[in-house]
Amino acid sequence: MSELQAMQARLVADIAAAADLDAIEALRVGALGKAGSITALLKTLGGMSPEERQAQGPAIHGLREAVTAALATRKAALEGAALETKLAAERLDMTLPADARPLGSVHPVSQVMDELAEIFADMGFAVATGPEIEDDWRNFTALNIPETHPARAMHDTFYFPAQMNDAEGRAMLLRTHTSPVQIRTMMAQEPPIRIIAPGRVYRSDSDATHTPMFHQVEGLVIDRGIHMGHLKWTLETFLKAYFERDDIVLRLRPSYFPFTEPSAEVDVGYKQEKGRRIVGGNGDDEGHAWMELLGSGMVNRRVIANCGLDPDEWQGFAFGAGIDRLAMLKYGMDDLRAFFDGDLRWLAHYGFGALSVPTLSGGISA
Ligand code: 2NL
Repeated sequence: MSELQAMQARLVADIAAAADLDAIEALRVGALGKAGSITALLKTLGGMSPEERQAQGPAIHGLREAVTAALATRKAALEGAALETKLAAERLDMTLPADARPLGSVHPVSQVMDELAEIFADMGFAVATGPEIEDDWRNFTALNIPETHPARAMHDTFYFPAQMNDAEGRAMLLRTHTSPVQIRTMMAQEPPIRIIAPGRVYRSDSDATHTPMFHQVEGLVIDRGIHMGHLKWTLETFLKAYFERDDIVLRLRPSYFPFTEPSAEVDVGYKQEKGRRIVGGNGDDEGHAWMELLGSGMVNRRVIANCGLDPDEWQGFAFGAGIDRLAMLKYGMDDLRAFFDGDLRWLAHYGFGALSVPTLSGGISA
């Protein structure tokens, strides 16, 4: 075998064994590049005699063509293999089940607001709403809450700066309860009035059981001849429907609110089961206790008069409760702060899922 044949055999074997495109390029440069071995041979042709060139020329050119062809063949094979790998990796199997996506669900607060609207609608109540930014007349003064009342202090209520006082010079604030919605309703429409006012309320308070924003529902009935019996029946009927039990027992305890007279704290009997409070039964019975759930009373005559109604003609009752707490009691959550974390795992844990929206009739609480 001539020297050129040996060189060709070695180069063609190296090229056929090249593992990747970089290896091929290195071999090409080594043979055909500026300082390549075949380039060097081609350069020797210039210094040869015509006879020598005639003898050597075809062999050297043949070597170059063989190596060039081998490089092209190997390169095509490697590129083909790379494409196959890429296609295999990118292939989509349309028959595979789709990946689960994180889906939201209804929030317990929204769920309970829907339940409240539905239960009270059956008793003839409409849902009333109003602004979260209120003035201190509708939030406090109209409700017979005196200027000196601690709730009106800066450290309990979020006030806006004095430059933002309204046209009548009233201080603006984030409502501390939904009562101003009822004040607006009494001033805007003739009795009889039967409304609930659910919504966000704000107090400058933050710890394990208090968040600066929370949810409240208040109820108001204004008509002729309304008395405490109507109040008690309404709350009992509501709580039986809400907790889906007939054995709800109420205890009305004398209390004080500036906006009601007389006022009553409403307790329900419950018992502790597996670390959870289960509402139902008489709080005085064995294994039971009382838990405060609502505040209520007959609307104070002064509040009725402040809204432009004659308190000798119109009477009413009102009540208020925390929605977050109502939700915790029904669905078994124990930490208020988790309500505002937006954690889907927390929702799922308590039975709230995108496709399992709890309903009043279907219920996830059973
Ligand atoms: C509580 C107490 C209550 C009211 C709210 C009310 C509203 C008007 C007139 C009279 Cl416009 N009363 N609301 C009455 C009694 C109690 O809430 O403990 N809330 C969480």
